[in-house]
Amino acid sequence: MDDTIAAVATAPGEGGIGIIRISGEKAADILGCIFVHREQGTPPMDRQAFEFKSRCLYYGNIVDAATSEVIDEVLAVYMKAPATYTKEDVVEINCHGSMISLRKTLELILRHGARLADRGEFTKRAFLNGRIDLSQAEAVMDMISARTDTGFEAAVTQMEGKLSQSIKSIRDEILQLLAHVIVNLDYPDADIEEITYAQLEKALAEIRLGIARLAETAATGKIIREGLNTVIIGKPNVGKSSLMNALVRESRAIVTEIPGTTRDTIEEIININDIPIKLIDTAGIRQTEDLIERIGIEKSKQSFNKADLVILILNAAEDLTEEDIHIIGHIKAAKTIVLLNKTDLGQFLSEEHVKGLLPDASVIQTAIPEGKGIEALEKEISEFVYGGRVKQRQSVMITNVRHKELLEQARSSIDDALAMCRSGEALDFIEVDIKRAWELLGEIVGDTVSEDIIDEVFSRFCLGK
Ligand SMILES: Nc1nc2c(ncn2[C@@H]2O[C@H](COP(=O)(O)OP(=O)(O)OP(=O)(O)O)[C@@H](O)[C@H]2O)c(=O)[nH]1
Ligand SMILES: [Mg+2]
Repeated sequence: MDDTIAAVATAPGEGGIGIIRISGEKAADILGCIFVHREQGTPPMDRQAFEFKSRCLYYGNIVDAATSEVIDEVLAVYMKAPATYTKEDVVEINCHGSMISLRKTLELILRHGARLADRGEFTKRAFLNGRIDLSQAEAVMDMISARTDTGFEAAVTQMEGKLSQSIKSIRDEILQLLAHVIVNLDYPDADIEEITYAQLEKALAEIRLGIARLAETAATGKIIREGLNTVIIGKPNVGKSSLMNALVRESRAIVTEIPGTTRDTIEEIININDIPIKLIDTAGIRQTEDLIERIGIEKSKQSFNKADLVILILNAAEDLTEEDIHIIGHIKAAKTIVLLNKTDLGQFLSEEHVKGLLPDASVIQTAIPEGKGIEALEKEISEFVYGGRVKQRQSVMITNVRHKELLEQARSSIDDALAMCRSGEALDFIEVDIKRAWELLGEIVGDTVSEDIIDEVFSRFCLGK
């Protein structure tokens, strides 16, 4: 980490300003070589004479000393280590947002001894220099790429170190237990309190609960990050495309009274109560000789197999048909919301009847063109995502697959330890699993993590971050 790195930190393209960032020992020297302060007059001039004060913004020109070419008129700041983003000396130069100006200025910086930064290298240095842990570094990227307010909030919470704190407190608990076990193992005759299997089991169960609670938030976290795959299914003409349009709030799909109107699946991304939803309208499922429609129906079936949530629409004004029964036979009730639509035309099909067939599904009465039931549906979708838990601001949520997997592995190590504890195995076997859980949790915050994993994490960053 001895070398000084530089990169354009703003998004490529034209803009009001473009920022170049330099980090490392040579940052201030490089600035001294390429920046001419307004008070120094026009080039050529005595460059070394100018002393940059930390955290002061200077107005001047970027000048190529070799040719005396003025590249851009800029604002530059020097921030002295260690209270900086990377904990190293940092320089930021605000150029005009021109690709040419940024390229020329960056070239000049590289010529004066900096190296082009790798993806995420500034944040990686912040991690390696101990300013933030690995989970906080990962949150930086999540925050930048967040698509919804909820996703953004989750990333900020993690960046502030809330996840790190939760992990730390579980790891402390594990460490205490581990110390107790090791003392018993190494000094069995010493005058110390002997640990009983009952005590061990109780402590392990508590640790397991802590890990499980965190791991449980991952299902919601995944949806917040990637969106909820939601597919609308039902036989032809029940109102699927009408629902799509009502939720999207525009005429996205063609709606007619002719059964078989939608031939292909139609996708839209929408936000419902700040949850990103990937909504898919499908071709109505029925027996048909029409080739195009048959292909569409095949696609409908595929998309509902992959869905996180299925919205099944039934016609409330008539009895269930063979087609309805066929569809009901193929869906998983636990992830289904049933709409009894066209209630304005009558209520032939009862909620009880549907509940009898799909006991785990929730049922809502709708008349889509009138907007009846749409709000109830949106509420039901939120509830599905948050699993009955109230959405809490500032609570820790696992949104990262790497974290989720590590938590699951840690939980299973504790499970193994618990099983051995119950069958009275020797303490040194149990100790191995407890220690493993402690290490796995350490990987989340980057405490016990290999270099490969660190490289892998930062390779997903954008340049200049
Ligand atoms: N009265 C009444 N008509 C409805 C209701 N919902 C939809 N419709 C009408 O039913 C017809 C079919 O609606 P669509 O939304 O095209 O139905 P679909 O399920 O997409 O049909 P396919 O694409 O053919 O599978 C249209 O004429 C809608 O206006 C409702 O709640 N009440
Ligand atoms: Mg349709």
